[in-house]
Amino acid sequence: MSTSQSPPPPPPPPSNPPQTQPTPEVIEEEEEEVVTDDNDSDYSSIDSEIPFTSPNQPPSHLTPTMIDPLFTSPPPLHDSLITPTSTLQDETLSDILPYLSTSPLPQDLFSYNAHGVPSLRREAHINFLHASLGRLPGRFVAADASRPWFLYWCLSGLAMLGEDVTQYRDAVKETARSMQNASGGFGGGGGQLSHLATSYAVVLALAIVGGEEGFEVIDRRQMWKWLGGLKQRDGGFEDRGAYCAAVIITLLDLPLDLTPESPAYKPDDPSFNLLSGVADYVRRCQTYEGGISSSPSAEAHGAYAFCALGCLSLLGPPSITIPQTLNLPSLLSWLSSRQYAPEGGFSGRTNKLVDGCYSHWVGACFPLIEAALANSPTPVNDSLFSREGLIRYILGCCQDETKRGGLRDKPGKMSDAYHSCYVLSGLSAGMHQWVLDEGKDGGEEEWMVLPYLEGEQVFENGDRVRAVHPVYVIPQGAVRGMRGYFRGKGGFN
Ligand code: FPP
Ligand code: K
Ligand code: ZN
Repeated sequence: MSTSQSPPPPPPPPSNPPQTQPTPEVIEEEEEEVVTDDNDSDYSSIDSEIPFTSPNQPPSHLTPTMIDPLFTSPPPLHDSLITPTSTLQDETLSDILPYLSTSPLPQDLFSYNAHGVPSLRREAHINFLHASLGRLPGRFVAADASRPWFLYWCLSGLAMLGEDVTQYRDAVKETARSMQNASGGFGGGGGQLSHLATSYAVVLALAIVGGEEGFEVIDRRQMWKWLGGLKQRDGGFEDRGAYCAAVIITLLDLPLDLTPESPAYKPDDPSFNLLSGVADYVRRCQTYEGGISSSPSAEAHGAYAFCALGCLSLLGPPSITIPQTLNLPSLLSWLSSRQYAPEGGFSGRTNKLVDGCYSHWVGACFPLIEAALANSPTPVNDSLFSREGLIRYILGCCQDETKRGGLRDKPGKMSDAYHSCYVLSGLSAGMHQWVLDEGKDGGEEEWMVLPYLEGEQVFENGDRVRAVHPVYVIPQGAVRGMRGYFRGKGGFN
């Protein structure tokens, strides 16, 4: 959420291959001839019931199964109105469909299972992310404002892939030190102004690598003062991120009170604090479509749905804060409409294309929605989204298909750290199920994760990724470590 019309948050980093990576092979893209004046001729060559036939033979003990035509056939209904948007959607679907219905990925890099789903190239993705970080001793060069994000994306991705990232402790600590401003918060690099999003990313990076020396770098008192200075009287933050602020406040266990220097300080209402009015602000960001926008009256977008739900989940028990603040049926309807068939992946907004990163921004909303529905009279028994569809899209379409490794938006796009992080987080959301114990009777709340076991599992057990905390999007142990360290450090005079 945002109170300003600032440009959208960090763009995915330039997808230049990291220097230490082998030069990616050039993939020859076949130019699709797109027919725009006929509803379905674009798809005429695609059989609606394609049996799974792989050039990569599945292991002999597995019998190839038929893929549900839901995931291999164009939608049965096609709007006859042709627009640039519908043409782009049709072209994109033509590009994606082979990845879902045949087995076009190179046999030396991928193996397909009996469900027609390729394996996770775990080692290749691990290598891509390590190489992206550069295995630098000392500190990561603060080249541009997205550097803290880059650290967070790579470290979080590595953690989900099961890598030990403690080797980066010193480098992250020194990087954080160089980015901190004396007036509080972290900028994108030495000499850059503090920013909520970069502060959020630095704090998360420190939490992921862990270690008290790194935690000690954070000047909690100045962070608290700086946040107070950003807080607005309407409840929002002068920046795009009540969610980022709530993450920082809860991880560092900051006091919530405002000092008279804060623009939001209300002498006649001393109870108005750092998080007051945030829920009302979020409420005003829900649009007529049911989704959430960056600011009141902007367009609903998946990234802000996640930020809104995450933020509300930190303000109090999600079973209370979310239904109290948002129209849940219309939000759920909007979120569900983000998942496309046959693609299986999610789009970020109405009439836009699927993109791997929304596997997280939209996919990771569902555990929070489930937690919000915990007290509803009609319990949620089934998955609120198609996990099979999402997993098919991610494993089939979002893995780089060269030696480069890493994860991507869709076929034809280069992998990058941003997509690697959020595609893996979405994969984790698809493979797991979360239950929140809201810790009634004074207990601590606790998120519990289980492998999702309903229905048929279309991926191999060895391809399961590690779960990340559904609100903080870092390993649960990292959340415990940082919260435990700062808990009870107390307020300031
Ligand atoms: C549209 O991009 C993207 C946005 C409007 C917002 C993106 C925001 C985030 C990724 C993150 C915010 C979260 C935090 C924690 C700061 P586009 O037009 O390129 O993509 P689209 O066509 O898929 O909408
Ligand atoms: K996009
Ligand atoms: Zn994306």
